[in-house]
Amino acid sequence: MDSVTGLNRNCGRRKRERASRRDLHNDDCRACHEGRTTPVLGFSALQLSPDRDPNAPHAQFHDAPGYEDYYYDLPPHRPPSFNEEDVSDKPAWLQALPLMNNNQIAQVETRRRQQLQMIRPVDDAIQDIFSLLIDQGRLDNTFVFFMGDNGYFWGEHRIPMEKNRVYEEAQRVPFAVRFPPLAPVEEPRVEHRLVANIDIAPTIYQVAGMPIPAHVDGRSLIPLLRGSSRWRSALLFEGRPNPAFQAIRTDRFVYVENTNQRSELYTLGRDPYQLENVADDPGYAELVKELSARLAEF
Ligand SMILES: [Ca+2]
Repeated sequence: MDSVTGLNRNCGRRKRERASRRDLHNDDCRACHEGRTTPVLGFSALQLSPDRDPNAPHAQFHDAPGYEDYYYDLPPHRPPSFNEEDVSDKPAWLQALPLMNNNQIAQVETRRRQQLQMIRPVDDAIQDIFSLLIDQGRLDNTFVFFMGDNGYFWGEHRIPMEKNRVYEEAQRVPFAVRFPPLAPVEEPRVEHRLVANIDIAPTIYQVAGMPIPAHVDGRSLIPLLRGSSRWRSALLFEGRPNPAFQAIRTDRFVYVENTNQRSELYTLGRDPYQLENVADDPGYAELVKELSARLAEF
């Protein structure tokens, strides 16, 4: 194994070149990496282009080489929604999930520890990328997006290990941007308004000084960075597990329409863990009607 690239020297030269120069996410290249995709991607970003995002902590899950001893004292993950006991408020698909048993819970804890381990080389890769940008004098003129591609369940609502569901654990991801010309790094701030990955492309168009094509979804984040008070008031969530769902997410509510199963409404201020679906509560009938109409407009 090459200590710098993490590539297996037993791979043929052409295969190694492919692995270092082309799509590092395909199986052919993975075979070269022996589970070390993240260091390779970090190297790739340094040498070739700063646009590659590390694969970890995505599947395949494993103890991270060099970090095997990390997080063995991690406290168990037990939010109020963990292994949700009363699911009588939930749609039929979730009511059909049994409570997780001890064996499943242990598997969830193992995967959680592995995912946290796997993110450590990502930290290292980011540090290397930033160091290179500093050396080249380009850091303060570089737009940095940092995000995950999806959230993930660790046993919340009885969902052992999955992503494609409507609840907050799957929908929310870490998301940070860094662009000193518009947002001084000495004064970092948390933006609570609703943004999504669809906003990245329009942002890049605007930063590059290009018109945003009409067919591109999302909004440029530049107005938010400049402190504008005008912004969207809702986002659309869609998923195609069984059942498929469409949902509208505002800053206070999530309203979900599940194909052929009951709808859901969660009041995030009072019920942030989404334990009590109030879609059938007569007190929320007007709100359900309003959110359903707005959902239909997306
Ligand atoms: Ca419940």
